[in-house]
Amino acid sequence: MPSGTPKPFYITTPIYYINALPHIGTAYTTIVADTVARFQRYMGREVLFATGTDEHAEKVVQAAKARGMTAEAYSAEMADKFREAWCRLDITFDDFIRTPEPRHHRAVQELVRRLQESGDIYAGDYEGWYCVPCATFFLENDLEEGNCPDCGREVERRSQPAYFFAASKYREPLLKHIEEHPDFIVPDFRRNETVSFIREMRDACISRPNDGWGIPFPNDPAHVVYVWFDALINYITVAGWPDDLERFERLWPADLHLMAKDILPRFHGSMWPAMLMALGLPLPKKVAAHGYWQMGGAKISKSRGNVINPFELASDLEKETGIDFNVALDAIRYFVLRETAFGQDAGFTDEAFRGRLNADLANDLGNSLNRCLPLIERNCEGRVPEGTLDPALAAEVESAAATARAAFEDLDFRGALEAVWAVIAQINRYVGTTEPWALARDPGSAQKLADVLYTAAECIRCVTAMLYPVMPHAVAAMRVQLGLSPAPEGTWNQAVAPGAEGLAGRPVARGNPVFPRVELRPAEPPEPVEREATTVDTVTYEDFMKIQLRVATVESGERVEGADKLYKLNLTLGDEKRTIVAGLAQDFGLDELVGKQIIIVANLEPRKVRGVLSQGMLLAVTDPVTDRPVAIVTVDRPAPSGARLR
Ligand code: ME8
Repeated sequence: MPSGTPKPFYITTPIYYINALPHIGTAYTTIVADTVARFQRYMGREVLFATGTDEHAEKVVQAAKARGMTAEAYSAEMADKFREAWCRLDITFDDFIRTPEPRHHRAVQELVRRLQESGDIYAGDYEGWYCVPCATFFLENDLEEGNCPDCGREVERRSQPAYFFAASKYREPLLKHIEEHPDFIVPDFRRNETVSFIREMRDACISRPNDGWGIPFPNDPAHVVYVWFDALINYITVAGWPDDLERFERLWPADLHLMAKDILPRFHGSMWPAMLMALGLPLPKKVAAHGYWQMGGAKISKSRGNVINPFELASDLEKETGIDFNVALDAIRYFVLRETAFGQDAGFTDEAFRGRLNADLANDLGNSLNRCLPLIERNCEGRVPEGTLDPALAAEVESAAATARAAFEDLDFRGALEAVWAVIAQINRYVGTTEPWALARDPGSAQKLADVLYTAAECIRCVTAMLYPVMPHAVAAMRVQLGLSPAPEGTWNQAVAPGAEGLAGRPVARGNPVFPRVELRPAEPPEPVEREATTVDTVTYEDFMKIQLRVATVESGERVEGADKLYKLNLTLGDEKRTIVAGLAQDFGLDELVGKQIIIVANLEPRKVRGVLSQGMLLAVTDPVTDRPVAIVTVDRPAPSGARLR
């Protein structure tokens, strides 16, 4: 590598099992990786983005048999489908690795040979509990009620001569590495899980009897390499190991391995780094594990059958609204990145998806453009006017860009998008308060009108530049309407700066709204699915009972000075008097509240809001799209004041 050339950014997804096609869970990891890859390229870095398929599982042999095919033919067909699926989702991977490829066979066999030589792989006997669908041996202690701790299915007792990897030898060095490199495993709470796992890490059985499918042991073809040991090696195969060491030197270590929490502690956070240590190779810079996408509280997975297919979702949206398939995909990308904090589990519902589509994409983002373009068409001969940028708004844009950039680098996609949406709200407020439609009626305000429309259009351009890694197609459509090239010019730093691309004088080309509103369909009752024991969205009865919900009567109220939304309400709860602050003033008159019996959370920590001490919180129903209160929760007949609900 010539000195001074930064190392390419090497990012990976897990290589997926081929027993079914991509769904919202596997698509999520791949979309996250794609967003990071696009962001890094946009930062001016060379990127190697790799994904692929993990094909040597025993279940492949079973599935191939069931279809009357050889494992080779079946797995080649499935891998093609995966590759096509990612292409259809416009995933910009640079390499797609399949484990049956010769380059990978060479890497696995070479690695095994070296570790046999060094004594880190040794022969022995293995007896344990084996889960066929997961292709994993488990210790007695790890079983859950005698079943596989990962998929919950039955396990079988197996004993066989086998090869072992001396993982336990790397326990202490690995713990030390993690301690010295706090960014190695993120987020924090996943690191802690991994550390507990490593403390117990034992030598791992890494061979299976050869039944004709898998990578044979170099000197003992009666065994194949255990599918997980085989699969993890893909990350160095892609980087050129061991065939092209010059390339490997340039690319390794990987900058980021992405995956969900299922395969972090046991594999990417422990076995894989131990394997690299045994080889004397540097460890990846970062291993990041996100949570699960769930439906009805259960993990979305092929084996559970509660799968949401991103293609169907995008095609349905395309059919329903007439928007381009790729723009529909962008809406899905936006939703999955915005809806959840990276690392946490998240629920997928049609309602939440449609809610964000309407509120964030059609209203906030779409309207920012839709309001300006007709004004430019009518008053500026269809060209973005020359004007002076409003310095305050330009400063907000710059600071949002800095926040978004840092957040993208930190895998905080939600934070990045929140920063962008905060500035979109400011742009919309700016247009609302400067009232360009009124300026247009006053011939003396022509310069002011030009300043406002230029400022708005330019700030929207900056916003599109910030959204490019997340929604490339929607951004292209918006930019074309502004008279720009589909892709931002230059790197992130160049493109997001206000004034960067010379927008003034460009002919605008108003088209259909990029994101139309969609109908909100009533939530369908969730399919009955088996619930996991630990889901994020359940609370115990005891937890629930800690919250005191009580009946209160609204005696009187007034607006809180200086706050458009807030009422101060005076309540009685039995003998007790209380004051609460409620954000209802834009949607409810005081006369709709005074005299009503309402429900409050009575033991919420008191909090000062605009100088008024609020001693509880009133329950109201909020609109899923606008998030504004639409109904107050009350009782259906007079109830004792102060009484508790349960
Ligand atoms: O584990 N929510 O492959 P796999 C979020 N072949 N992410 C999900 C998800 C969900 N509901 N379901 C799946 C394997 N994923 C091995 C990997 S790597 C050397 C070998 C994503 O097809 C997530 O990234 O079971 C998870 O880690 C991965 O798919 C598991 O994919």
